[in-house]
Amino acid sequence: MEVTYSDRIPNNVGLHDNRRLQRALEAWQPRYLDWWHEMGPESFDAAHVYLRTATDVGRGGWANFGWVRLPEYRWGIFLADPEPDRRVGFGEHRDDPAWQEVPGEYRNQLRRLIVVQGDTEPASVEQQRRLGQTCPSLYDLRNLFQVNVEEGRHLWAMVYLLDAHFGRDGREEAEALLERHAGDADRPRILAAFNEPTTDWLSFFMFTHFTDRDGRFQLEALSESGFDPLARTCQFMLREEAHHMFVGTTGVGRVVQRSCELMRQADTDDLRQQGGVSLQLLQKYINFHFSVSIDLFGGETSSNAASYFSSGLKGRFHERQRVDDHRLLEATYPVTELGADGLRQVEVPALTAINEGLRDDYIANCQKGLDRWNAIIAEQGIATRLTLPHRAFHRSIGIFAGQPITPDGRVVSPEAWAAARDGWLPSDADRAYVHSLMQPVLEPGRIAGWIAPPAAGIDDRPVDFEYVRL
Ligand code: BYC
Ligand code: FE
Ligand code: FE
Repeated sequence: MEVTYSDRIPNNVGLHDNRRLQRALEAWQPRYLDWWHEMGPESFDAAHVYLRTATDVGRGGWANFGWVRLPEYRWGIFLADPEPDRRVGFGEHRDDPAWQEVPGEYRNQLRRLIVVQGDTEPASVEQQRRLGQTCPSLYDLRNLFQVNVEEGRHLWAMVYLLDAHFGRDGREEAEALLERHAGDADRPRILAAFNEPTTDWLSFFMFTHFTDRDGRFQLEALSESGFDPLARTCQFMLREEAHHMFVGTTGVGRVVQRSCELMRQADTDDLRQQGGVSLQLLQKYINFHFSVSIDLFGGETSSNAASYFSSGLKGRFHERQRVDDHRLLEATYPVTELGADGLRQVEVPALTAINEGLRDDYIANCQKGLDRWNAIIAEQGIATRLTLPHRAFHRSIGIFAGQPITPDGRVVSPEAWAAARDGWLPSDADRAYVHSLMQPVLEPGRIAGWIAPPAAGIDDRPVDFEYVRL
């Protein structure tokens, strides 16, 4: 489908030929812009930002770089190209033609999945809204805004599905997505991790490494959906998602790099005198963001997840590449549980362990980031290594919720856990220290002292390019 860029809402879904849908989306657009104005990035409305904008889903077309003022970004609706004769890939309806319309019996489940996905997108923008004021460089400021506008577009992607396929209650859900807000006491966002403000850049890089990566894995699972419009929407979102994780992984990597340089210069691993982030402090941030992010996969065993799978609504990571029956009626899957004498593995019906399987795939992928960061540390001749904490550590969802389990997976007494907590997770003092480092650096080519410069610029521009014109 051709991209229409001259419409009020850029799209490749033929909005022009569907007056009802066009009216619904054009009625929602001003509310979205009001929301962006009130809840989006603070203080930079007038700045010109060097951003990529999707103008086509084909190769090259989706990454057009140019100067944009944030409120004037062209948020559009883009679905990946359809696959001819696509079939439902898993569950009870395996091999049926993929659905172009919502199957009536699954309407509520499908709407729920789309609403939960949609809710996280604007939530992250709200969480990050003040970060611009303390950016470590113009390069980083630009990356923050790129992530923010694309999360805004991801909201559009879900609102399109709601408006196009769920009639009146879809429209109501679309409204509600702008009415819940991250951290709002009365109307919070749906998932817990999206109610914590992201108040410093170390947290932002951790969030984009760990939490956007949850986004990637959830989108991968939804991109397998038998409901074709959802699959195609998520396929295109995944392209944008790659940059968000790049920002996180390289951002943390640059902090690691800088910390190692400071450690060698000053011959200390504390770094508070040097205005740096010690590796120990980084480890605490990793422990926090990893544990909060793995909660986002839901319980270890879940009848919801079993039912999403059996119905063909939400698959496994790389469902199509797997060699099994894609129905899982007989299969089992190993799950860690908390027995009378500590953690142990048990085999459970694979259908009930779909969430745990996705979490496993996610954890393996997170580890690659750790390997990269550890390679930076090793190159500097430093012996410390960063690690992922045990999956049972510091959980709020599932069988480990609230259990006193250490980062290396030992069950201890609640008193011992509480006494050791500040050695494992950022303490108030740690957070206050990290905040004290967050002084804005807005001159082209300059960079804050707690982070190394990036290895390369964006879109082949130099690192000292003026990525944001204030
Ligand atoms: N917080 O059966 P269970 C992203 C609820 S991030 C609060 O184990 P289920 C992004 C659950 O809803 C990706 N509540 O879980 C990243 C259920 O409630 P009901 C977002 C939770 O349903 C960065 C009950 O507990 N996308 O895109 O199998 C920046 C029992 O749960 C939580 C998605 O999440 C929690 N952490 O799975 C921007 C994909 N966990 O129904 C964007 C869509 C569970 O009994 N969502 N609960 O009232 C889903 O697939 C599923 O809803 C979940 C939960 C995987 C989240
Ligand atoms: Fe997103
Ligand atoms: Fe993202």
